[in-house]
Amino acid sequence: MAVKNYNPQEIEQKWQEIWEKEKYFQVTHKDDRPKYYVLEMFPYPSGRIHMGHVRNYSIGDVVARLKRMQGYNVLHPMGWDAFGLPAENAAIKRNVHPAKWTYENIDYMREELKRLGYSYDWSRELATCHPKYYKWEQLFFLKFLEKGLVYRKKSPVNWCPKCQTVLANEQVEEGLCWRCDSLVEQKELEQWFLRITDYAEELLDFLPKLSSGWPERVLTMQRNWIGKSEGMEIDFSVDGMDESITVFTTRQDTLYGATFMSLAPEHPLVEKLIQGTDQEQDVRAFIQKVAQMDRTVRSSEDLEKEGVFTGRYCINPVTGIKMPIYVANFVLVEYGTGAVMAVPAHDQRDFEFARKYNLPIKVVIQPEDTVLEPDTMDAAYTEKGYLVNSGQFNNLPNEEAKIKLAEYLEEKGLGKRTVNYRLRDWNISRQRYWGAPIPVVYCEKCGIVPVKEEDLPVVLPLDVKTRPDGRSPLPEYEEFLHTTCPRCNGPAKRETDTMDTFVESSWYFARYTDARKDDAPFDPEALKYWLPVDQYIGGIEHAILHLLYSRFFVKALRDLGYMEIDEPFANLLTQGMVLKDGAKMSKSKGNVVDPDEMINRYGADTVRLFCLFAAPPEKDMEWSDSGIEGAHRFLNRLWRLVQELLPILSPVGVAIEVDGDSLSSPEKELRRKEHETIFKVSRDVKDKFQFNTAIAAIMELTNTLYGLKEELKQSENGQKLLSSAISTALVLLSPIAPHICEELWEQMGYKTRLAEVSWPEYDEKALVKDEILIIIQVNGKLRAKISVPREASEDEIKSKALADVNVQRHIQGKNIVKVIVVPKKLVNIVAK
Ligand code: ANZ
Ligand code: ZN
Repeated sequence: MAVKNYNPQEIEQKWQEIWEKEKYFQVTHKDDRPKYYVLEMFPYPSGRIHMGHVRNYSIGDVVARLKRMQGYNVLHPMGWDAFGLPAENAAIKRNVHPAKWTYENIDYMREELKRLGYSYDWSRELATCHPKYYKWEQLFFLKFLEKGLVYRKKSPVNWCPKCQTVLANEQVEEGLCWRCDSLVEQKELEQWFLRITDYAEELLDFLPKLSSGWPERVLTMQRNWIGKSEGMEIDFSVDGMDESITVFTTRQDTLYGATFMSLAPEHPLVEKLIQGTDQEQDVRAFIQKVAQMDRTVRSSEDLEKEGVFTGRYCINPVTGIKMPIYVANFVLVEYGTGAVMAVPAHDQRDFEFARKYNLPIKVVIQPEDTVLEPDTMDAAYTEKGYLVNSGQFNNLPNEEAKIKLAEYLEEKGLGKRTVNYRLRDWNISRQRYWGAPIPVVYCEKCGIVPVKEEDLPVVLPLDVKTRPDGRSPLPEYEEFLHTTCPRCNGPAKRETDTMDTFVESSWYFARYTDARKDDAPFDPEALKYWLPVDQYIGGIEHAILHLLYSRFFVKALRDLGYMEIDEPFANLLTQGMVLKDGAKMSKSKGNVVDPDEMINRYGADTVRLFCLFAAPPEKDMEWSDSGIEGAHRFLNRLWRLVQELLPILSPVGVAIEVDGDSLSSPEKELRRKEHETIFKVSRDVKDKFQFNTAIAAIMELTNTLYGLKEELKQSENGQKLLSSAISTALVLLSPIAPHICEELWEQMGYKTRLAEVSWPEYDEKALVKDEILIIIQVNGKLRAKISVPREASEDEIKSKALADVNVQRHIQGKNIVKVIVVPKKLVNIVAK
């Protein structure tokens, strides 16, 4: 009989069709099994999938298939983060409509994903650019508006000149646009903001609850981004004016050392302070200059600290001294109160500023061991100490003084304890076309009026021409722009800003629980059953952005009564990058390996296997041609093994029950290996997802099968054990390389599908190693007997023989000339 060759293209298509026809991976929430929701961050439909996607989705797919085999009702959906700038940019470049471009890309990428054999429930597929999706987002917007969770304000915002739109703070990385790396500018604009700061405390409080399932690194990044600081607001009256300046400080213990005041150039009082002073011109010029600077640069440590005197003074409330008021580039208007009491002796920025402008430095915190002198200090002293030059608070340790001063100032009505967050409200207005319209209108009479719920969705018009300069066509598109006011029926204009696409991705995971529901955003029962996501998988680049926004959204939707959970993602896995030649695979580096090409050459199973074998999921993996070749060789080897033995194999089941004592020793050896493999693979994949070591264990089992097959295929019992061990290998490998395993499983004569088989159990007793006795001779004389595992290698036997005490005694002082190992029997050492 001619042995069939491994033809991945053929069998992969066959099984994908079967899975689809038999609706294998479609699930409902009406099911008795425990649920498991595994989700990979959905892709942006950029045109083609890349290796980073393949890695991400392959990890997710193994988890999904594994959990299914372990008896869970598994939800594993896929969709498209379909609004966003690249569609518009492509439209401009290629003169196609963003909608057409997007939907075509989705069609193409869906086929790519299907060719990889992922176990998605495609009946739940969603695209966020579809009116039936964003309709609900617009509804949430209205509910948020009603509750005061969304508001409009004029404020300095991040503007990307290339993208022609504003960016949220989270989307500015070291002063650059997260998408295109352009230098971000500051602009005053009226924008819509989501009040994420209302949830700052809860977002922070829940981080420890996530610590068992989320990487510590992500939790730390979120904690720092939220940036809680506890301190005080203290009032300073302005000398000769009926005004006072409130500062935010975390160091009220240094109040006696405050020698000047620094205001943000944008501080609302500045104009009043400088009017009529001879500093007016200088201050204005300085404000102009600082206005050009980026905020991230302004808050960096290396910033050259600069400022100008306003010509005014304020009074230190405890010392009564007159403190000159400066405007300074490092003070940010949106943090705290936009005003800082400067304590140059104990704050490095203030120190540099004081040295530069010759301002007084007064030490108020003294370390235990030395005495600080303002004239000889070369940096601020920011550590612990006890108070000096601080009146009634002298000699107190500074931590204690913080409390005492807080009490004192509150009692005198000079200040109050407050908490400040670094987190800012989320700017969701975008001046771009390809996004979800914000459902409000501007009426001359009524002002801002929300669109009526029953009039949703406000559909983004598709019959527009995008503009070559990238600006949104909406403000000039009359049919969209002009409407009537829902309140007075008079003429009104629509909002032409669209929503940040991060709004869509903040709740898509919840929509998957009933993606086709038409009369409400969610089905409460399905939502309750499926949420939270049990395992979320995606890139570390979303550590703050998407993961923080989603957490906020869930809490806000919970408080609106839409859901009951507090957190969206119980467990988070951040997979490493795919590297090629040591660098991240990317178009710009020209080191991209195309998944399609690899699937054409080797098949999807090989690509999946390699992605999982090359590194543990959370580590970076290096793409290598020899690595993918190796993965392919292994699948071929498994294929040939089954083809060769097919005549004697039968569908006996996995890890079959046998009487262990009646087995011959190769039979025992195979059985032990089979159970050891179940043990190792289960251990490595169940919670830890260490697929690489699991695959290595399955490879070892295959080697053992090759080594023992000749001996075992002779007897009926041996044939049974071979059948069992091969079945086990197929079951264990099936989440990773599902097509080849299903095919071989079927060829073995099984009538059930492999995808229906449950995860095997190992027999503890079968794990015990079979030991054999080896005789050791030194120069032909029997000197010792050692016991080694049956499958011990020659090297292992050799080193164990040489280490034996009796052998040692006989070779002491001699040179070892030769060591002859007769496998499973004897070692002869020749020594002179
Ligand atoms: C006096 C002082 C003395 C301060 C001292 C520090 C050390 P965190 O911990 O990040 O919240 N600050 C307050 N508002 C500011 C603003 N708008 N722009 C720049 N700096 C501002 O930092 C709080 C400290 O940052 C505050 O405590 C204030 O300086 C400064 F030895 O007040 B401190
Ligand atoms: Zn940009």
